[in-house]
Amino acid sequence: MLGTVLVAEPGDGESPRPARIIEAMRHACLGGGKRLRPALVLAAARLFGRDDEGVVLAGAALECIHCYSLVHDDLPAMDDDDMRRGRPTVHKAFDEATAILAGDALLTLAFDLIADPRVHADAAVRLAASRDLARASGFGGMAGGQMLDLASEHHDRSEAEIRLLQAMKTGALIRYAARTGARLAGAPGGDIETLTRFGEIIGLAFQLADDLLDVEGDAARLGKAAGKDAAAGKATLVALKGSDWTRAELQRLVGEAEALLASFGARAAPLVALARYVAVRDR
Ligand code: GRG
Repeated sequence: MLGTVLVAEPGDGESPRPARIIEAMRHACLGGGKRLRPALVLAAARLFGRDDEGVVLAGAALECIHCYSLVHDDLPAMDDDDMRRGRPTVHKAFDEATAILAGDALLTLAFDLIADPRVHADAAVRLAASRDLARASGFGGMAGGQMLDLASEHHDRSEAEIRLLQAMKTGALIRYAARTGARLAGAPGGDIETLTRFGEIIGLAFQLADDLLDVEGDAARLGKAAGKDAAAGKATLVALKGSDWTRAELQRLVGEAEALLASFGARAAPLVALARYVAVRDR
């Protein structure tokens, strides 16, 4: 889906799209990545009986936000990484200015995609999904969490402070994925809240797994450098509480996520599988 929207033909009201920015956006989005967030959107929507190109578009919108964040996070002013998904980062493959612009364009493309009428026939539902996406991505979500993360380097942070910054930096998009899949499929309000909580738990678990991988993972398998958190003095729960505690907490979170979906029975199996995958992933 992302491949088909990243094309040269201008949309209504647009001027021609420069080839270089398209190439950089394609480099950022295609040819790698686990696609966890779109998979969660789809699995949550399927739980409530919806499975069509509209929810794929919503997943693509979320993946655009995620990929933009990786491009900007890799820049020298942030994490300064040369490799991502086993390939040179966008600013290495192109240049810094192009990477900034490609990230900006992916961020705005996300709102083009989520506004597509195929996402939901009811404009009010699309509006709610758009506003949620802005909030998950913005200063009270991912961008704000990244700010807290940078401000926490080489500073002591409590467990509660680390959980908050991680819920914002990483968790907000994962929460959005589960919540939006349910919303777009017309789930009852109580079920949307259950899926939202499921997403919050999976988001925290995802970050704990990421922190463990940074300590214990293999750079070749990860497709990016490992061991960077300790070197940068990052505030992580692995640094505060240790690897054994983190592994146990990860298992506890996955158990909590599974229990939340117990009333859905076998229909929730794909979501449960995603929750378990988050804990055992090696990249
Ligand atoms: C620049 C606004 C802005 C935010 C950056 C995403 C992010 C916030 C920072 C990335 C640093 C990082 C490695 C965070 C850990 C969680 C995370 C987002 C990991 C990468 O996500 P994956 O593993 O990546 O889903 P793939 O490549 O599989 O899509």
